[in-house]
Amino acid sequence: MIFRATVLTLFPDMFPGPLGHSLAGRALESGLWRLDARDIRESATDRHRSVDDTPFGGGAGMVMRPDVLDAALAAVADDRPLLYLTPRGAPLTQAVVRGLAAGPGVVLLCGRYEGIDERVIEARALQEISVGDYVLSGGEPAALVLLDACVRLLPGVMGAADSADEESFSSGLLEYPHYTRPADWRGRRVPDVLLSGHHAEVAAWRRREAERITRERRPDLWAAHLAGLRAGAVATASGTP
Ligand code: 9D3
Repeated sequence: MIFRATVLTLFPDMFPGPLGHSLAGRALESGLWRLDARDIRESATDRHRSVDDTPFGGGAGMVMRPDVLDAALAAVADDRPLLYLTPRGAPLTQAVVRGLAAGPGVVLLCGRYEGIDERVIEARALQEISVGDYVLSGGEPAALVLLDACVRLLPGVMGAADSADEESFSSGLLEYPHYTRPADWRGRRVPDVLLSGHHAEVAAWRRREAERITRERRPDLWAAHLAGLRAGAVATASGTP
């Protein structure tokens, strides 16, 4: 059963966009996943094909109509999770991505304007997801981000080479620095240990650098990493594997 993504959007031409290139694009062409971008406006029923209206209670901007969105959602209803991309959603994390990639696919609703009528979120039990604390102009770039993160985890999309890389993110550390030839570039030398051929010393250096970078840049990840280490040590001491 292949991963199926349906995107409900007012801008179907934005898809596949970057997902038509590179890893995700090759996987799409070879049938490892499917993408169907549908125009929400095709679910409009009135003469002007209107999809939005003014907010009850007043205020700036427009709100997407519940009747039109419900019709768009009804046309794709199956066993897949229904996700609404919104700045007020739960943060997209690698754990969320892993869960989605392990399932049958996703239905992604992209909002425009100020947002969508609250009642369609309740009626269709939409799961609200955000891709970070900054303001986009709509849900489409967020949908592209979510799908990119899911597709690279699908079986057969990435060679065996990178599948262990998943593990390294779950260790909770940021990446160590990378170098390639030349060993001296404009007077900047590659650290000697990387030229030494001592695999254990290379591994220890990379570990220390990953820890330093995580501590300096992401105190939140560093604290979680240390908490994980402590929990692990407690489990080991009590005989829990
Ligand atoms: C004044 C309130 N604004 C919320 C910060 C309104 C608003 C701004 C931008 C409502 C929607 C949007 C468009 N953004 C998305 O649809 C979106 C989004 C985002 O802006 N940031 C992070 N994740 C996401 S997911 C969808």
